[in-house]
Amino acid sequence: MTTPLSDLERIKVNSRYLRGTIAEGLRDPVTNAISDDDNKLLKFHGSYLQDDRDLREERRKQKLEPDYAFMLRARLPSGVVTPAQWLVFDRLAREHANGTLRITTRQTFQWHGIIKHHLKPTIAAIHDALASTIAACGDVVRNVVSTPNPVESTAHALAYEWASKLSLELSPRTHAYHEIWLDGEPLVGEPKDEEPLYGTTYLPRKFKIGLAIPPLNDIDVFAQDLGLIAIIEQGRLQGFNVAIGGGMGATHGDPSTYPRLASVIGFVDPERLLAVAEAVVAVQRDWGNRSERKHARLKYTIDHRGLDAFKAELASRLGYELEPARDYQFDHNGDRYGWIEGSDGRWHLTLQIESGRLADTDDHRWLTGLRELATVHEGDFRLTCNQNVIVANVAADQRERIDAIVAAHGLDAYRTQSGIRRHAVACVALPTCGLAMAESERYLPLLLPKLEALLGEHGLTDAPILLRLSGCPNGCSRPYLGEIALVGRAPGRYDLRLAADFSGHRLNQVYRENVDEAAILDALAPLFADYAASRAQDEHFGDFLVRTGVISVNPRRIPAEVVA
Ligand code: SRM
Ligand code: SF4
Repeated sequence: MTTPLSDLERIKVNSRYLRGTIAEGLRDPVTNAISDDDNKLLKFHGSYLQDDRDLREERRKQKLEPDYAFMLRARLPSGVVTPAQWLVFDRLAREHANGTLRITTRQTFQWHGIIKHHLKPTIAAIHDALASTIAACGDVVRNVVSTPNPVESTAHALAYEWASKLSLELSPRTHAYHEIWLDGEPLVGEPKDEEPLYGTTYLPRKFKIGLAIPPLNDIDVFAQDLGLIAIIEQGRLQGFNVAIGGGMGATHGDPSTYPRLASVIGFVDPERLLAVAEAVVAVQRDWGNRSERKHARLKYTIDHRGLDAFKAELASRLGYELEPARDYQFDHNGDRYGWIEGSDGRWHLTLQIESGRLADTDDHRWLTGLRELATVHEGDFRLTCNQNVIVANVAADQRERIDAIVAAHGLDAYRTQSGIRRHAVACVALPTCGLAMAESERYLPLLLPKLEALLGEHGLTDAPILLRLSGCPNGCSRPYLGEIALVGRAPGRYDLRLAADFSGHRLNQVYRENVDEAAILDALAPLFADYAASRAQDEHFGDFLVRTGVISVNPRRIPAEVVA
């Protein structure tokens, strides 16, 4: 008996290449929402319908429809933003959204709180700024991420180019985006769009690609469906190790869903990279589960069919096998704050933006500060997968001017911050995320001082510890790769997970299930004390917990070549 296809497959196939009735829905003045089917298609255009969950109950009592507004996500390969684009994005945040810009964990921007009739002008303005929102969400290859540190060498610059080529090559081809958002001429009759890679049903599920340049695993390459590890020898880019089947999402209480680290399956030279990436995507397109969306990501396809079977299929489609993986070494995660000089003598300044939220508040004026930087900066900006921003490509004689703006807007806090704060990432969660079970972004500033106080008692203020908060097990902050992670269960309650490593090679494990803040702090206090008393030199917190047996590691959750 064949299992019926999921409802989304019906919606995709009937959508006329992602058109549905989105255009009509946008014009409907009766509601601030659009239909459910169109909302699912809208994701492929980079937007989600959301409602303010803080107001939900009150509006229900008042018999009002929920406070609907749209979230919009840009597609910015490798997170590169020009100053001119920055100024446009900033203006859109203030004129059409909730007055904030949100840097995501996949190095792009989100705008929240866009009301329906503002969506089209916002997308059109992003397009005019030579950017896009197409395929920022949906069952397609998403924004390709890559190590954002710009030009440490020419090999680094080349690696970027490949990330951009991948992003372009694997974008959908439908004209729907132009028609709906940019007043492009509709195709007459039945649309003749061609989607050579995706066909009419696109992919079974989202597909993520990331490119890391060792020794920095700042993009969490093993969390990607397709992870690429640049191999640079004697300053030359040789090619990429290919890792497949990473993913974070899980569902509480359902062991058939789980985070998985990508398995390294071989090496490819740059000339063959696009073909290999396309072939991996195509096998997933054809083999992925289109009945159960919960089991549709590449990681489940691989575990279901077997890694060897997947590799054999890939080789047969390519007509060759990948070469054996080359040696590489990651030694850290997270971002390196402050100024770094590139090999060409230009400078790059990484600033920390807590949870990636650029806003003006009583405490700081980060949105304004970045706008002012964009008005004088002659290089570009790079968003990072840790929700931070790099003011990149600064001439040496411009540094002082940049530093003055940074200091004037409270953007220089990274200089004095604790190790854990410098390595904290939190997903959006409430009030906009419809899937949030607990607070995350809004909880981080409340939790951090308490953790800092505990760490301070043991002289651990400067210890770099990866902290990840997610409001639910979907894992948008990649919490399963945190040395300490909280994964939301219910308001005020989290699973406390511990002991990922510091370079993204090992998943953490549950240490306390469904606990509140007091229990979390109680659980951590003695561990911090032991760590302070008996850690080895330079030993990271996660490694210490494993070495001392507090956490035992599940080898299945470590990339294949590390186990071997
Ligand atoms: Fe995510 C769904 C936010 C990175 C795994 N994610 C969502 C939605 C769209 C909720 C929804 O479906 O209604 C969230 C919107 C919240 C809001 O109000 O803005 C959301 N995800 C985010 C962002 C903004 C988190 C952040 O704080 O920065 C990140 C946007 C990335 C981007 O620019 O494209 C974000 N999401 C991730 C990551 C991290 C990554 O990719 O490196 C993951 C884990 C990796 C992975 O995909 O396995 C992630 N998001 C999910 C999942 C679980 C997917 C799964 O396989 O189970 C969902 C739920 C789903 O797809 O059904 C989800
Ligand atoms: Fe929402 Fe959950 Fe993702 Fe957080 S992890 S943004 S709560 S889907």
